[in-house]
Amino acid sequence: ALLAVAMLLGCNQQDGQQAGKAQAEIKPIEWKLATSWPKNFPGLGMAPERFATMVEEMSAGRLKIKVYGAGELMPAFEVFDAVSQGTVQMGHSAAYYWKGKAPAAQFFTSIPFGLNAQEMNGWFTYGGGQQLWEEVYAPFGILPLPGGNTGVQMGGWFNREINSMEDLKGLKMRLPGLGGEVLKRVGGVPVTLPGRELYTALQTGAIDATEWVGPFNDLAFGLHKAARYYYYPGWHEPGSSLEFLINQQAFAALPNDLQAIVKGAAKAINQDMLDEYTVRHVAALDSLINEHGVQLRQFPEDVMAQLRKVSAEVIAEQSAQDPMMEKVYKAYKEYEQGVRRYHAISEDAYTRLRQ
Ligand code: PYR
Repeated sequence: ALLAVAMLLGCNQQDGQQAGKAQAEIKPIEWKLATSWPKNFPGLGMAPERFATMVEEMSAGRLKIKVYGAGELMPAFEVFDAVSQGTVQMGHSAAYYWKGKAPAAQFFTSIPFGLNAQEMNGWFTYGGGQQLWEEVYAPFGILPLPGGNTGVQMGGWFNREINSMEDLKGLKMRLPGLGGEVLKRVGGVPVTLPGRELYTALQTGAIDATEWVGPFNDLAFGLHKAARYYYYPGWHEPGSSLEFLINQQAFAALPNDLQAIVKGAAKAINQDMLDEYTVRHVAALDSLINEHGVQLRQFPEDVMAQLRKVSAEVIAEQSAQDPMMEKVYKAYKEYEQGVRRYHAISEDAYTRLRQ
């Protein structure tokens, strides 16, 4: 019996060594991931970094993803094309930046007076949103996955107070997505700029106002040094979802377990970003107000009421011009009506109660 045990042990040792050798011989798959954010930017930029680390650990080094900041391989707004063409296998960005290529994409980041973060995540996972998003990106050879959420954003940085709709007339403001279309409709001038250009544009007067994300990210860019008033709430982006973009061919070439790891890590990071913002916005807002003298302002209720009305019109009109956008709009609206009905007596009722 002793001999048998020794043989078994010997055998196992040999097997182990062979497995170890085989493992070392497997050449890791190496991917590039380009982002629309400065390298290691708090929140937005850390999500792809953490994703890459997680994938490498979960795959025991079989899939290595190198993350590039905006401008390292390509400008911020060329990430979509680069993933589509396979120049890079992945991207991390925001779907509404691609409204010129696919107007329906805007629904997958955030739309004015639309879903909040919790509702967006529900839509993606169990409400049919993911399938629609895949349909919108399929012609580009891209598989999208939710890649974090900022929660309700801030209304933005202004150098003049917003007391009425008149104050929005002629206002040159950086405002992406459908929020920008709404601003245009009420007489403003929307501008689309990548994040890293906002401070200089505001400081030099190239734009009059800007929104970015919220205290944690706005403080990091120093936007308070270029504007006096910090407005809330971010009516234009009430639950902005970020995105992982994956080249479909590169994804299809992965073995099943690595595909599952990529999807699983993306899902974990999607939640992780919201968790981090929930904590870090608090101290950042305190710092902006108490250490940097920022003046916090709430948009007047009647301005919000009018923007809400115009938003509904603009979203319906734009959707009517593009069949895919119309399809997503219809599905989004149906889901939204249901979730709002329930949230009126749950989440929203509780929020009112504790105020
Ligand atoms: C923005 O570009 O405004 C984002 O919130 C990502």
